[in-house]
Amino acid sequence: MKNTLFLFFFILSNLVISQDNRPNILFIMSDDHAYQAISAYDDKLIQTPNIDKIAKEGILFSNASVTNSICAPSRATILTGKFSHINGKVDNIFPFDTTQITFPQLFQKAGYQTAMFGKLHFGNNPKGFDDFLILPGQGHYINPKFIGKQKDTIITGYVTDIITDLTLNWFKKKRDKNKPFLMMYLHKAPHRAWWPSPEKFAEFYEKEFPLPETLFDDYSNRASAAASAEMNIFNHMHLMQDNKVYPKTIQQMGDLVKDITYTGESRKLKKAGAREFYGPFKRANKEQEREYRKTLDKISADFTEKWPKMSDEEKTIWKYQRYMQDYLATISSVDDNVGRVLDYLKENDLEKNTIVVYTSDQGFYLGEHGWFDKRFIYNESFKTPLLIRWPNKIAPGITNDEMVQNLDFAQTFLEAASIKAPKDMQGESLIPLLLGENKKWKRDAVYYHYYEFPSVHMVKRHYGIVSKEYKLVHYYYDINEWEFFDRKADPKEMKNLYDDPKYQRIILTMKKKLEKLRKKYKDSDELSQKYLY
Ligand code: SGN
Ligand code: CA
Repeated sequence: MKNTLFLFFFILSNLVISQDNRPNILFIMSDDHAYQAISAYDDKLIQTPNIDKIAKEGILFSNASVTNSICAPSRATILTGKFSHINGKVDNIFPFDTTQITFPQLFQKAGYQTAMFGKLHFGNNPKGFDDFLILPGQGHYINPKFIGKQKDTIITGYVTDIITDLTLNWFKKKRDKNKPFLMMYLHKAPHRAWWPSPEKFAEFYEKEFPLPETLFDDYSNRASAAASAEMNIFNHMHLMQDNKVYPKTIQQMGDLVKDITYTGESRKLKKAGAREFYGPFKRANKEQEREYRKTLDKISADFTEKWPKMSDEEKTIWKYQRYMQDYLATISSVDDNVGRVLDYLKENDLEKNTIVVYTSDQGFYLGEHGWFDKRFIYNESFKTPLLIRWPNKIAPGITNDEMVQNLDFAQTFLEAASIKAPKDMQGESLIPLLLGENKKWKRDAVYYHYYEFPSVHMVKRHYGIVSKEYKLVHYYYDINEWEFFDRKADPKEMKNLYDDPKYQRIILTMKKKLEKLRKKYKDSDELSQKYLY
C-alpha cells in the first residue's frame, strides 16, 4: 500500500512539473503593413482572409498606434516596453544599448522556449532567444541572407515563404513540448521596394485599385512639414527601383524620364550598367529572372507607350497603381503564409493555448496625402494594425477603440505569462481590454515623438498627444509650428485648426495634458537636445 501511494504521488508530481500551462505566444509582425491593407479593417484594397481570422476569433484594436513611426525605434519600444527617449533608439541611426532588459530575456529566464525568425532590423542580434535566424538590416526579398545564432546562411527563394518555412521547421523539429514557447515570426514584407514573388507579381499587375480621396493633397491648411516632406508618389517615388520600369535599353529609359522632377534617376542610369539598376532583382537567378521578366516586360511596354502622353495627374495615377499592385502583392503572400502557420497550430492542437498577435512596426501611406512611407503622426502612419486571438479568454469578433500602443506589448505578454514586469517599463498591460474589463482601462490619450530628421524623406521632428477626439502636434528643431485636428470632424486630417478661435479652449486643455504626459514619461526639450545631429 505504502509503495502504491508513493508511486501515485511520484507520478502526480512529475505530471505537475512537466505540465506548464502558461500560454504560448506567437507574435507575428510585418514591416510597414498599413491597416488600410487588411480587410478586417478595410476591404477596399485587398482581401486578407487569414489575418482576418485572428480578428474574427479574437479582438481588433481600431486605435492602436506606435510611439515613433519608424522601424528600429518601434522594435526597440516593443522589446523594452519603453519610449524611444528612454531606451535611446530614437531613430534608425542611433545605436541601441544592448545592456537594457528586453521582454524575451525575461521569458527565457522564466522557462519559456524562445525563437525569432525574420526581420529584426535593430542593429544588434536579439538577446533572450534559444534560436534565431534574422535578416541583416533591411534584408533582401529574393534569395535572402540570414544571420544565425550558430552560422549565417543564404536561402534560395522568396523571403516571405522562407521566413515561414523557418518558423514551421522550428515548430516541427525544435519545439520542446514540455515548455511554453515565445515565437517572434517577423516579415520583411511589405517594406519598400515592394518586391512580390513572381506569381503574385503577375497576378496583381492585372489589378486596378481605387484612388484615395487625398491623392492630390496640396498640403495647404497644414503645418509646413507636410509640404516639405519628400515622400510624394509623383515627385519622389522612383520609376525604376520602386515602380519597376526596366526598359530594354538604358538610353530609352533616360529619354523617357528626363522630363520628370526626379532627375537623379536618369543621371545615375547613364553612369551605371543596366543590371545595377535591377535593385533587389539583381539577386535573382536565371530562372527567377525569367519569371519576373514576363511581368517586367509588360510594365516596360505600357510605360513606353503611355508615359510621354500623360499629364502629371495621369502620371501620378499610373505610379499609384504600380505601387499598389506591388505593395498589395507582397501582402497577399504574407496572408497566405500566416494561413500556413495558423493551420499548423490548429492541426497540432496548439490553437487553444496560444496567444496569436498580428501587428506591424507602424502604419504606412497608401497614397493618402499623395504619399508613400510613414514617420508622421497623421493617422495612416501613427496607427498600426493590432489583432489578437486567445481562445476562451478573448471573446470572438470584438473591436476595441481604446488608445493602445506598441509600448504596451511587453507588459501584456509578461502578465499573460505570469512573469513580473520590471517597474520601469512605461506601458500598460492590455489584459483587462482582452478580457473585456474595459472599465479598468484609465488611459485616454497617448504620446508620440518622431526624431529622424534630417534624413531620407525629410519628415521634420515632432511630438504630440492623441486622444480619440483630438490630435495636437508640435514641430520643432528647425521650425516651430503647431497643428491641431478634430479627429471626428476631420478624419482625413486636412485642416489644421490651431488658430481657429472656436477650438482655443480645448487646445489649451490638450496642451496641459501634453505637458503632463511628457512629465509622466520623462521626456523634455533638454532630452531632445541629446538626440540632435
Ligand atoms: C529605406 C527606404 C525608406 C524607408 C527607410 C526606413 N528607402 O531608407 O523608404 O523610409 O528605409 O524604413 S529604400 O529605397 O531603401 O527602400 S524602415 O522601415 O526600415 O524604418
Ligand atoms: Ca517599418
